[in-house]
Amino acid sequence: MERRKFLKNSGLGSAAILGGTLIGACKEQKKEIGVTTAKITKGPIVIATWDVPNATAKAFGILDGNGTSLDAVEQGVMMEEADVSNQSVGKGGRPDRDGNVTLDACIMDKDSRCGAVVYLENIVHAVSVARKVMEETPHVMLAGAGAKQFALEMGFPEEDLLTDASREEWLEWKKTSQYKPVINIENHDTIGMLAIDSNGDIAGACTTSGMAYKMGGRIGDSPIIGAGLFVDNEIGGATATGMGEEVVRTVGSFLIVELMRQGKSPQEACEEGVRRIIAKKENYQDIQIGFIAINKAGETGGYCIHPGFSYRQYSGKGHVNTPAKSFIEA
Ligand code: SD4
Repeated sequence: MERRKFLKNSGLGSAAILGGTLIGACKEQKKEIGVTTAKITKGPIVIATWDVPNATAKAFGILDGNGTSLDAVEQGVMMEEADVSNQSVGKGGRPDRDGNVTLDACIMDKDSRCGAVVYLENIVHAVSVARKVMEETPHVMLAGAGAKQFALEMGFPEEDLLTDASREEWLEWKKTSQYKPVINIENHDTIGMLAIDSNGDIAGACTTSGMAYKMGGRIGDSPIIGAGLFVDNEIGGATATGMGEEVVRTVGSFLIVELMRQGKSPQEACEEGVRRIIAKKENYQDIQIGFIAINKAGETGGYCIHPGFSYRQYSGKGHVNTPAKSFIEA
């Protein structure tokens, strides 16, 4: 119905019916974009950055009950958003240098629909607001006050996200106010999640409170489609954690999906994604980046700059945490 309306409104309908060649040309073009040569998997599988067993178990439970990959990734990452012991995501996240907890998140589905929020304050489940942006608005991304207003209109509760633990650490940090991310310790628990459901459809989500003690207004890679997350249901998906500025500069997750389109395995594509960052960054030793990826066959991979990054995976084969290979060896 929608498609017919579109064809009619755009005048393409009559052209296509008259000639038939236009439709043929579209099909040809689609072939040129490239679809996967990997065997399509039917089995549910979920993979997430870092060792987040509660999140992957939640997501796998949804997939196992024939739920969609979109529901699985949303509800999976929500586990970390609600967990105050994870100080890089959602409630309990470390604040910016002024003491404000600001959240970034995005979500992308099998039809390449996507939604994102940036600089969202006082709402725990940023990923769910991102999903509402995707489903209820004509937009892809809402920021700051507008994002919060939208969330409140959608019925999300407002609450203080700064916990005592994060406040105390921030007050301690303020004594020197030195901005120096510490690899694998201070900042890197952003959760990026990718899932394939029993239909073989892929979705992904990514959510974070960003780099601790960042400048007010700073946005990282995590909510940026193509940088912190990218899904193409014909090929696979990728997501990132670490120093967001460097992931944005190379449009890392999009790059990895495109490398898989060209025939690389998820592991090879993640390695190339990290190498691209290293090639552009003089002091790459000072930062951590971790990528994970999945292809349509359910093959997965992960790679990082420094040892210490791992990813959790749950499938019919079990629930495992895998330390990622790293460019700098242990
Ligand atoms: C960012 N990529 O805001 C995020 C940080 C991160 O765990 O991964 N934190 O740049």
